[in-house]
Amino acid sequence: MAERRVYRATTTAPVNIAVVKYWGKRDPKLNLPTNSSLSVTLSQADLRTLTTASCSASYPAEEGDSLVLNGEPSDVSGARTQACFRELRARRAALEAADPSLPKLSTMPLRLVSENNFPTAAGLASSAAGFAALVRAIADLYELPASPSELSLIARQGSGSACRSLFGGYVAWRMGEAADGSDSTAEQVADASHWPDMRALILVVSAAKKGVSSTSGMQQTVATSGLFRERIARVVPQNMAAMEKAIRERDFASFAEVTMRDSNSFHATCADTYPPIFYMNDVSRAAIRAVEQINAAAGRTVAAYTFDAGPNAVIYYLEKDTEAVVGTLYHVLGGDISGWKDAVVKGLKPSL
Ligand code: 2P0
Repeated sequence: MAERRVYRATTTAPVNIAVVKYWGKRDPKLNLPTNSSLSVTLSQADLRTLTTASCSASYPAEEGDSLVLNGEPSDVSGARTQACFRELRARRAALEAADPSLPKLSTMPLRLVSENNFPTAAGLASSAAGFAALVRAIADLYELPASPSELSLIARQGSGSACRSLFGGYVAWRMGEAADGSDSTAEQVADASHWPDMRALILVVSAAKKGVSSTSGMQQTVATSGLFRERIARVVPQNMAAMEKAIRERDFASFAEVTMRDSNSFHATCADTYPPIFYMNDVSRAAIRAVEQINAAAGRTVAAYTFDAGPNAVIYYLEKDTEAVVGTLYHVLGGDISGWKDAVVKGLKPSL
């Protein structure tokens, strides 16, 4: 019976770690950023969200749309999630209007079931992979003829960094200029096979949820930091150009320097926010010193640190330097941080 039928689609989306950071919204409602950003999408074998979207006329209308995240019911009433649902439904409704023989999926309640394959204890923000998987699962369910670029436009409205997780490899989110956000989308700068020996490790300093959320942190920075204005006017445009060149030329020393400088610049604007925001702690700073020691001992740049809106370090390196980086990191930090060896997720590869 057609009305009992459950329509279903399943997809996965990977985590991405920015090397030029997104920090600041020029339009909080549409999630339009104050600057472009660039990230490496990590392999789904390591870190990903798996999402199944289903809809059916047999799902009770009064229950509405729902999401179960890692086995727990999760709220979908937030404006960001609602914006994603609305955009995807509108595209499906347009298909249905053009072809009346299509089932009216756009009118049916949606059920989403989502799971991360990385433990919460990895201390990773999951909103990027989460919204990317949510948007693609619903787009697949609705059989939308949407490109990754168009999906990135929708995922951006869920969480800014999610737009970058719709592409593999090395990905830029172009801030765009249009007031409606139509040109604020992600695009691939290079696929993973262009520079496949890139690796990342995550040093989990704390698995606790961050104190100041990214959304409110960046709003405070935009409102109060003078240094931030310098960052978006000059620092980020320079870093974007230098980073794209480093990736094009597979120049790790430049990639590393821009990555570290951009992380430092982002955290400096956090410290310049009033009242100041501190995401890094003493262990984070010990990790920075350890990377400097590793590079000094190697006599060249073999490792780059970067920190997001929390104390955990992500360290980029090349496969051939694994021993110099991972071995030395264990040696340098081993004495200082009790139990930290369990807190390293290493050998993460870029996704294909
Ligand atoms: C990034 N971060 O580029 C930067 C670096 C954190 C520091 O994107 O408000 O969760 O959902 O758009 O995407 C975290 O911010 O913020 C982030 P919303 P999001 O990866």
